[in-house]
Amino acid sequence: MLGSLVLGLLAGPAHAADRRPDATAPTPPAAPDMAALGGLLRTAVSRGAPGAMARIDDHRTAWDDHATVHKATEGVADRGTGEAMNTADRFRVGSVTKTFSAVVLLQLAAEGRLGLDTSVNHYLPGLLPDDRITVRHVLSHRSGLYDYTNDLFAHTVTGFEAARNHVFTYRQLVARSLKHPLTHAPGAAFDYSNTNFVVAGLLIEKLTGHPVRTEYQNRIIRPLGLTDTFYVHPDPRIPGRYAHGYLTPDDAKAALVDATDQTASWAQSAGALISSTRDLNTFFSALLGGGLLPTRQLTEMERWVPAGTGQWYGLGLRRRDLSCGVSVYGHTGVVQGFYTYAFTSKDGRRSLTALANTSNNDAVHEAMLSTLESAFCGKRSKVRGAAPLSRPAGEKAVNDLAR
Ligand code: REY
Repeated sequence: MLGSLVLGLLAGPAHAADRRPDATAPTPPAAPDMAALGGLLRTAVSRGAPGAMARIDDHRTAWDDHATVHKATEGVADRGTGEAMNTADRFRVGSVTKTFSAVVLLQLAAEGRLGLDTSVNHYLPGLLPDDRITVRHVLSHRSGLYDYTNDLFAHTVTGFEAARNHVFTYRQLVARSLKHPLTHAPGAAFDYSNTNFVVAGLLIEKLTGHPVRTEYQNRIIRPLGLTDTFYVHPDPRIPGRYAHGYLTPDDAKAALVDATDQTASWAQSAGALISSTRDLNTFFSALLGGGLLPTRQLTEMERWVPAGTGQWYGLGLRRRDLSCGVSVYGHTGVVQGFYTYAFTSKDGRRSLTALANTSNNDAVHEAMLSTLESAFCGKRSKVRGAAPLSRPAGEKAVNDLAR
């Protein structure tokens, strides 16, 4: 507990901007507001998502087996068959993968095999154009490495169709980034970029001699018993039962594109995992509950840099400050057809995973973000209904927000 109070004060020189303590209130958590949450899922569907769902796991302790589980679903998992959305459905989690990659690297740091403040080029000679870029810069999106997905998906549907069956190497993705200069000097600013977590994948492979799949499996998936979680790259299919994902075209009149099957090779260690609401809740409860990393490395993960209003980024971990004064910890994810929101409380006892099976739709994203308010603030939330659109629907800034 004491640790949690001082975490926000541990900012080193590189984090001077954040000297505020966590906003997590020491009062008992409010019960989730399932009526409000259900209303938000309906709003998401009315705004264009074929389906939406959420699962909350409320544990008495981060580790007990007797969680109270709340589930809500709306709409369909498959527009072809009309099959209803089900919280057991698997889906593509996008950038929630980044937290898995960060956990692997922080475990390697705990084992003395990686220095967070060591140059990436020390481990991967000549990879990056600036020796000052450290592992910490990469994991906190402060390297300045340009996000190659801006170019790949400048045109949403044609970009996706060109990439969906393609198999990239990590180095090809880094080379795409390096066609652009660094966006800022290493360490100078937060600038979300998938390139950072492609570098993370390269580091994992280099330090362990294994593909990332093996490390996710041995260090996270197997120990936590995550039976719905898979890294199948470059296999384009989702194993078992799953929700289809429907990409929203930029042209509002065009039909949704079934984007379920894809290699996700453009994302890999930055975004190619498949999982479920239950497994993501287990993962984040374990992480914040102290079950995946020693205290020292979890503390490093929770050294925050500002990442937008009420938002912070640690090492592969997001923090969002909610309207009731509670902060939540996790990650968001966007891959074509899937918006994922996976967050937990400071102690890991309450976790929420919410999913809408569409993407590239700001209005759906705004509604889904408000599920965090229903889940963690309950009736103490000062936000009523879906958050108002922060920009006109259709404008293309959504991915920076959503990721
Ligand atoms: C890429 C574009 C999103 C998605 C992305 N996801 O970088 C990573 C993340 C893994 O951080 C696509 N948007 C959409 C466009 C916009 O194509 N032109 O919304 O599906 O989660």
